[in-house]
Amino acid sequence: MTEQRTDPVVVVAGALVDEGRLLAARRSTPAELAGRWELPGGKREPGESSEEALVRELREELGVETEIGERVPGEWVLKPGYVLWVWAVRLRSGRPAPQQEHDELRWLTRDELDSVDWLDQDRPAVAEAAARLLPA
Ligand code: 523
Repeated sequence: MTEQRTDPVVVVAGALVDEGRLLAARRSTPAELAGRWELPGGKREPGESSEEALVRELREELGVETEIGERVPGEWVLKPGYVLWVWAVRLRSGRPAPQQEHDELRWLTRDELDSVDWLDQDRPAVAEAAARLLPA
């Protein structure tokens, strides 16, 4: 019997940090995710590196140019066949503004992280990113 395996779809997301705060983005679409908060990002497309995909997604979703830093160690299962990878990201130019996928953005200090309703699957990723990237 042959075992069939396919690589998981990689969803890349950014932990944007500025002045000790982490950017949270509220999804406006699709309906089942609307109103929940996430680290912004999206699916890697064929032929793209993860970093290229993340720069593209953050440009499309937030209207900013970014510099991708270190990967936040870990891999979080979003649903069967999909995994979330996260990078530390710094702004290079522009000020994040919601485009199509989000309807609100907030910069959160470590103490404010629990004030938004994160997508369940983003919670452990946010905790790991905050522990590494935000001041205590
Ligand atoms: N998540 C998720 N958390 C998170 C992201 C960026 C994405 O749980 N921080 C989920 C939501 C979707 C799937 O991953 O089920 C794909 O994310 P999406 O819709 O942001 O990716 P796009 O922008 O590549 O999606 P398409 O419009 O489908 O191309």
